[in-house]
Amino acid sequence: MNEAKRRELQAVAHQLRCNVLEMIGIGKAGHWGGSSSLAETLAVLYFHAMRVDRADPKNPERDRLLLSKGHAALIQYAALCELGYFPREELKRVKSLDGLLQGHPDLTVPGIEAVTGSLGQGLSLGVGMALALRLDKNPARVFVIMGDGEQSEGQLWEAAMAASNFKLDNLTAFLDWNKIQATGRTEDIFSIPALDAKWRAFGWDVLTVDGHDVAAIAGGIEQARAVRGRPALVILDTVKGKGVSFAEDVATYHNGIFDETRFTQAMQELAARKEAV
Ligand SMILES: Cc1ncc(C[n+]2csc(CCOP(=O)(O)OP(=O)(O)O)c2C)c(N)n1
Repeated sequence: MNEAKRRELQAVAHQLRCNVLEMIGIGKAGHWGGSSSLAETLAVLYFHAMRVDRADPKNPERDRLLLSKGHAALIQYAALCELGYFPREELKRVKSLDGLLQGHPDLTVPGIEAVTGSLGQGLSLGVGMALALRLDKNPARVFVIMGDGEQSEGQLWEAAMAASNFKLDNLTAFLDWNKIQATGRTEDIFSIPALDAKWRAFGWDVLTVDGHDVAAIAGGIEQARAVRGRPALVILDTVKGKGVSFAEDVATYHNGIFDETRFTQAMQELAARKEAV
């Protein structure tokens, strides 16, 4: 990836974080942590790697992105808004009953491919879609994003076995390895050592990239795309809450509240990062 493209995608990632923080606002709980850890990945997917059709979000040959960790919906809304899939005003009405954007992904939102939020289910949905696309000889690819806390869900491992059994090389999964789940560190709550070896043992091609380096993420996706005869997993080495100093690597901001002072500081920090690109 050339330097201009790298900077462009990094700027998109910063913009997505700003959108998320605006949606959360002051004095209301919102999933900052697990949204911000995915900013670079969604910037690369939607604005570089995925086949998207801005004029026709339902184009049958579009690539599909499923956010299995559906509680991080705000980062997906942030990206879909930048793609122009719905008016920016919707961001202000997020999580209100008269708004388009609810707390978890819903099929009423253009660009959302599956209802998610009950952890562990997104990969099963992705396996079904990847199988159907292959049967239809449709060249579209399926991308599924899971959390590290989510790895304790049993259904996910059934889906992992099915994907390798069916040799789904049109399926790429991501594991947002931010090391924190809802209430604390993942290894303290439900430790699953050697995740990479476990996924390999389930028949997947596995690679790990710096999840805040847009060029590394793009390279990982390319590598995954080249794998034949089995699905691929890209482990994203990330920091939960990335981009706002006091919220980085802190479980409180999984679904935390920004008071006015903190909100202002967070916005200033994000603006400074955007400027620095
Ligand atoms: C089946 C199920 N159990 C519990 C929850 C509640 N819950 C929401 S987010 C979360 C933690 C998820 O952690 P992780 O997958 O690491 O997500 P991230 O830290 O990346 O946000 C939990 C337990 C849920 N959404 N679904």
